Amino acid sequence: MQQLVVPVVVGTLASFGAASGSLPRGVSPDFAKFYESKDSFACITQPSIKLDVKQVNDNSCDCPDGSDEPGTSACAHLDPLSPPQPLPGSPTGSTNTTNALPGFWCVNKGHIGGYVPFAYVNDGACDYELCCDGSEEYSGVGGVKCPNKCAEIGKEYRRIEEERRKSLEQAGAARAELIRQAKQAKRNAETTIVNLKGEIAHLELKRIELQKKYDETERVERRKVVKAGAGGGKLAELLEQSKMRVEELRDTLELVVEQRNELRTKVADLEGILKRFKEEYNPNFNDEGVKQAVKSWEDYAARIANEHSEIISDAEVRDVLIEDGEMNGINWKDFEPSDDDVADTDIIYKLEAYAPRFILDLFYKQMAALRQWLVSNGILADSGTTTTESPAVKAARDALSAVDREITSKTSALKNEEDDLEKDYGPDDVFRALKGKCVSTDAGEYTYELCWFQKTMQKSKKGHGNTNMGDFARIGREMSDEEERLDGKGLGTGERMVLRYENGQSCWNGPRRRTDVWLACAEKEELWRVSESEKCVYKMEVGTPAACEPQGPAAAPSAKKGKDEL
Ligand code: MAN
Repeated sequence: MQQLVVPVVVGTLASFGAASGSLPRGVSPDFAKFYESKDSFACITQPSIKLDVKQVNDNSCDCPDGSDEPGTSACAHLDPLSPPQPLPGSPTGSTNTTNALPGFWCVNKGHIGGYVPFAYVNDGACDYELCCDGSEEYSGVGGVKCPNKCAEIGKEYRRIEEERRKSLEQAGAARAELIRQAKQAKRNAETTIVNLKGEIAHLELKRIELQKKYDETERVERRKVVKAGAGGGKLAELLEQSKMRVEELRDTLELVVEQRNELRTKVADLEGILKRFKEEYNPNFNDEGVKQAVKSWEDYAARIANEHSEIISDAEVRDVLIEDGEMNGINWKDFEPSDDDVADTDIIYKLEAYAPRFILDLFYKQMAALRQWLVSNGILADSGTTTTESPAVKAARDALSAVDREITSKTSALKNEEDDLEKDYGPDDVFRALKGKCVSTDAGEYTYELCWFQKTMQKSKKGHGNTNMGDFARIGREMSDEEERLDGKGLGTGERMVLRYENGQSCWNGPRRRTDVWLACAEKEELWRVSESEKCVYKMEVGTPAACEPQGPAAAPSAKKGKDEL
């Protein structure tokens, strides 16, 4: 992997190659105007304090803002780039003023000019990483001579910069390719959604048809069962026997009524005889047998008088005895099947028009039980199967269930696709192209794996199984302040995207595992390193073109930021 991070020289491109001209030592072009007067020097932040020009760089800190010493370390205690140094003899050694100058200006001709902290000026050490021309050290007597190395340092810098630029270009091209793939993946998902919607709509229509067919088949089958009974089965036999039995009962009733009428006449005759006997007997004969008979009659007459037994009237008897027909009694023809008949059970199917589904389900369950009971009691013909459902009904129901299952599965696939389309896949949707792809690295006894937008895994190399280190939850951002790495495979400094993976396998006696996946711009996907900062909390550092800043003119402002990032 090419190194994408190079040490950045402190400085500004605007100052590149600026010559100090007649300015005092250490003054940058940005502050030149304060040092142009030949007569006097006014402290930059407090111009009312005026000094002789000879006092500039005389190694004595005269201005409270240190601006009179741009080329020495006399005011280094005010240096904003280094901790304040106490002045000899000052009571606290601290001051609330800061240097008006950002540092000693090192021209670095042939490379890039930059500021050096005043504390480094004339300290006897050549600070080439900041001042490649060595001008921060006095080269005169008593000073250290630092030869100018700007030519070679500048050349190396430009070589690295060129490498960096190429690397950036390649990473940018890789990112553009990812974006192209992400767009394609999105288009595919949109097409899938349209197709699924069409298929579901088609299946819904099919379902309506199949439901109709099922209802109709079931209705016809039930009717067949009833008709089969009426035409020759047990129900017809029951009907026939009922009719015969009713006729027999009617004949018997006729006889009984006749006999009753005869007996009524006989009872009336006997009661008349006994009544007369009681009225006409002679009590003076003192005949015990006669007296007993009269007493029994009196008791009988008293009991009869108190009895209110229901007497069936002759009219009622006549009604019952009238022959059955269309206008009277039972019209048996009503019960005989004909081709235009609606089956008895049709009344049941009409329930479907208004009854709620759960009632129907309950009802059909009860009906099935009833039908079973009728079959086992010999009233309905057995269909020959263990269930009461005919093969035709079963086939219709199976077809309906199959289409139901298909609708459920396609609806769930549609929901997944729609949810996925709404998901945050980062800037320019770029991570959509990586979804489902994995990168891994070996570390110690494990192989660690990152599956983009899915999960992170810790796989034992000793065959102890895999551990889920978290499922993808969301994209976040955090500041990184890592040292640049020589191989470039590091996060560096600046804001970085962090993918959060949470709710992994539970840690023994601890929380569920989670992983923060820190991303840095790189030419290709690579899992650089994994660390476990605290138990079961992992950090993955990953390079990917997807994390690069967008390049090109449209992205100019952030491309400048990219200099820091890369
Ligand atoms: C395993 C690994 C480690 C983890 C411990 C916690 O050994 O998953 O990363 O720290 O379990 O018990």
